[in-house]
Amino acid sequence: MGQAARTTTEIWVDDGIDDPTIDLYRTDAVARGIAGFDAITDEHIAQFHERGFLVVDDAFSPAEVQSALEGLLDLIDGADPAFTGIQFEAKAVAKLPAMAREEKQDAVRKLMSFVEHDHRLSALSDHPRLIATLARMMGEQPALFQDQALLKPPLIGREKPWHQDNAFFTVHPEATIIGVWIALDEAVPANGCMHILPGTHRAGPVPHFQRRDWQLCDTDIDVAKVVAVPLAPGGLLFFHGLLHHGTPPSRSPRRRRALQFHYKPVSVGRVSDDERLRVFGADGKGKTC
Ligand SMILES: O=C(O)CCC(=O)C(=O)O
Repeated sequence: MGQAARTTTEIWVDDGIDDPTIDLYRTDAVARGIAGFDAITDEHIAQFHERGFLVVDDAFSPAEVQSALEGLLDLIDGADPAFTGIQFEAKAVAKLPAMAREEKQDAVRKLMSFVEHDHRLSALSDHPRLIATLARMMGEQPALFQDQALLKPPLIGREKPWHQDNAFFTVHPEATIIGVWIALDEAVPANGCMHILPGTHRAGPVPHFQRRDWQLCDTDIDVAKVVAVPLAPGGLLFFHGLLHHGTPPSRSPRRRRALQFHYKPVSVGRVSDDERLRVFGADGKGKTC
């Protein structure tokens, strides 16, 4: 059985299901954040390289978060017919025409490649302070190459098993790819916040295997070293593309909506899909993050 909630704001729904995956996501070690972009020092940048992550609280204002959520809801509701990057949950597709705008978001697993379709979302991916921080971390200008919105609906949001994001990218596997995971709702262990294994990026690329997903082996996860990354809306996690991370299933009646952007140093080139599979394992053919 998973561990009980430890923060006052967290709601834990124990439905009696003995879900072994929850034991892969410890909740008693929690990452602490820096208070906004302006507080990031050179020491924090060095910590990012050492630990493979950096948490920033209040990176975006409540108004910026609300505006991004409105953009997402409009795209889910079909406001832009040219936008086709929505993955609905297969079981929900037949019910979509009868669903109200708010309800439809709980039938969505993810949105991809939307920043060119909504300025309220590109306002976050292009945010000058975000880009300036990435440039400090990379030592050169960052280039956005993937944008996603990852939605965990209340109670049924699925696990994203432990993995390295670089496994899914045809970008040089040793490059300093940086993921930025932005909470649009309060994200806590019960509704599926990020969990990380600090420092694991330094071990380099690791083979992935097809199990519940294309993932790292559960038995290789050093659960005693897992750190949860709860975030308030507008908080964000910077994480290295080789850092081991995952999110547990939702057991909470609260939504967990997040944006995830990936940037590469502008000078870093692409590799072939064969090269990616040679490094991370052949089960990954056709897999995207
Ligand atoms: O937000 C999530 O649930 C999963 C995020 C993640 O690790 C990924 O999509 O690579």
